[in-house]
Amino acid sequence: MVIESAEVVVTSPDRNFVTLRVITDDGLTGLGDATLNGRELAVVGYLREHVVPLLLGRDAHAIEDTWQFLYRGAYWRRGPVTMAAIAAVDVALWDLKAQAAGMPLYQLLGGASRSGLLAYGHASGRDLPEIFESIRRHLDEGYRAIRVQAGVPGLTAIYGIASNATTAGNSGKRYDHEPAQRAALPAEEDWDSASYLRHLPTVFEAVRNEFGPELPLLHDAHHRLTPIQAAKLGKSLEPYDLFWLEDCTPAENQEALRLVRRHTTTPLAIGEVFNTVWDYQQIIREQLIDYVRSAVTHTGGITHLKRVLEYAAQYQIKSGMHGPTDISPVGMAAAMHLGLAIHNFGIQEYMKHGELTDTVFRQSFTFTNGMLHPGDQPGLGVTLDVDAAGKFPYQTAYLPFNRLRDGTVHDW
Ligand code: GCO
Ligand code: MG
Repeated sequence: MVIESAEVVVTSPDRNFVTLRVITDDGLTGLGDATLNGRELAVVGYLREHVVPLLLGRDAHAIEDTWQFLYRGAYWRRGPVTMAAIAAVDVALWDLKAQAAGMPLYQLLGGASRSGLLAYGHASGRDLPEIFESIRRHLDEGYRAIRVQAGVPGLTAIYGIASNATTAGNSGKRYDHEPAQRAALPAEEDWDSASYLRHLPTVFEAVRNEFGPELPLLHDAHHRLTPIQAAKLGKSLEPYDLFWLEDCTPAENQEALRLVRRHTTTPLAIGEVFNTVWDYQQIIREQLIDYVRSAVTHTGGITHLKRVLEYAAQYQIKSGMHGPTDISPVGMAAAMHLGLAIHNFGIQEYMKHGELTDTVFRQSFTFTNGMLHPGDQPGLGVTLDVDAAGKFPYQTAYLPFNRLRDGTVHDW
């Protein structure tokens, strides 16, 4: 099975997606997701100019060799652009191999270790009534685990909160589909850690009182706290028994997690901005986290993320793969096949894509009673309608950023 051609498709139904299509001499098409939110065209250039020419004529079955060739051969290692580009090639080759074998991809990764993947959705609101309504809507949609993001009194725009929470259901408009994100410049938000640290425990107390002790609840602090603030938050949330606290502090400095860990038993999830096993080396070895947040899309594909998760498994650390809507249906399918096969699956983040996205990507996954399954079509189970993709040209879009009250740029 020889790679005959490869092309990069950029499309923007609801939001921007970058997809690599690899076509073989026997007429199969493999897909890989290369979407890097807000920096999409950097990966497009990397793939088109520097990777696609190297793929032509290669053996499509040689996945490990191709991975090592692209990683080591570039000399310049790691980083989100490089690792997203390598991931797209890797996933496309796994898709091809599984199609050639006539099996769903998870069979090639060892077969199913479970019947489905517990998924969590994103509830949010500016105040308690909005949050309760959003949680109820997610429960109605079948979710059995829910992330809760809350407005903070005195702050006007915050990560993870839909501007109009009444339309922010799983199938409606969401915070990350806000029109402000499709603009020439990033939107500005505000932040104050002291107000947040005072307010958030009151939200989780109210949510637990309303929804009872059994519903798994998650929260994302989105890298905004110092290690000592993160320790304080973890401790103050202990009575509400979170499934996890995510990105409680920026983790480029892996040692920072030691301090957090010394003070709290709230489980910690880290890694949506990481892209290699080296980013996890210390926090896994010292058991400073409980869940690995990496996406297949940003972590060198199935070949590399599987390696990270096998390393994590030695320390009883589980997967919690990144799955917001900026992971395309192709990237989500890859995550579902990997999650179904590995032993140390934890939970899968899942936000439904918008309706236009479903006109471009045909998908085979199911979401039933809060559980995802990638389906049983050969390969990933996703096809890309190139003509439909062409109807939605790339649109400039940025993630927001934020400033403290005195104007200082803060972690977003
Ligand atoms: C999450 C994430 C996302 C990211 C986004 C960046 O937990 O799902 O924090 O909301 O901010 O994917 O592109
Ligand atoms: Mg996150």
